[in-house]
Amino acid sequence: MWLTRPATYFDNVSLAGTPKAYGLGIGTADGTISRDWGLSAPIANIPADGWSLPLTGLVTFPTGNVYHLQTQADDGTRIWIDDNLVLDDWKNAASHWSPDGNVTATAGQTCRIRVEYFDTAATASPRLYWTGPGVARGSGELIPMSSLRC
Ligand SMILES: [Ca+2]
Repeated sequence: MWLTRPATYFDNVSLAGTPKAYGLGIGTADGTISRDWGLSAPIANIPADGWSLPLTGLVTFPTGNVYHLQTQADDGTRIWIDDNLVLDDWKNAASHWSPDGNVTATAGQTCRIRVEYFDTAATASPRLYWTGPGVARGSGELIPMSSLRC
């Protein structure tokens, strides 16, 4: 459950050096990765602007499909699945949809997932979605708690 995942915060936009703050998860009570910090700092000892955050865990794909991972983030995100970079949207930009990160999975397959996020300035908001076949870009669902765990 990502709500209780350890979260480490860096006081720079490149996950450099050692983390400067530690917390539990970033998600909401429904266990998805969906957060909007607005103009505020995400946690004590981290500035409101110019910080980054890696999140790691496991993701389970319920059916055999090609999944399209997407983020809607302000600012940038990257996603690795089993140590393969599948989504690279590491850029400074207001809230926007990332390119698709495509993953071919068998039914019930569980993979390691690593999501990296950074905020340079102004608002800060990462969200993590997926779509399956036939689901239009930008209309996917937040990856549910049932598919994300430690
Ligand atoms: Ca921002």
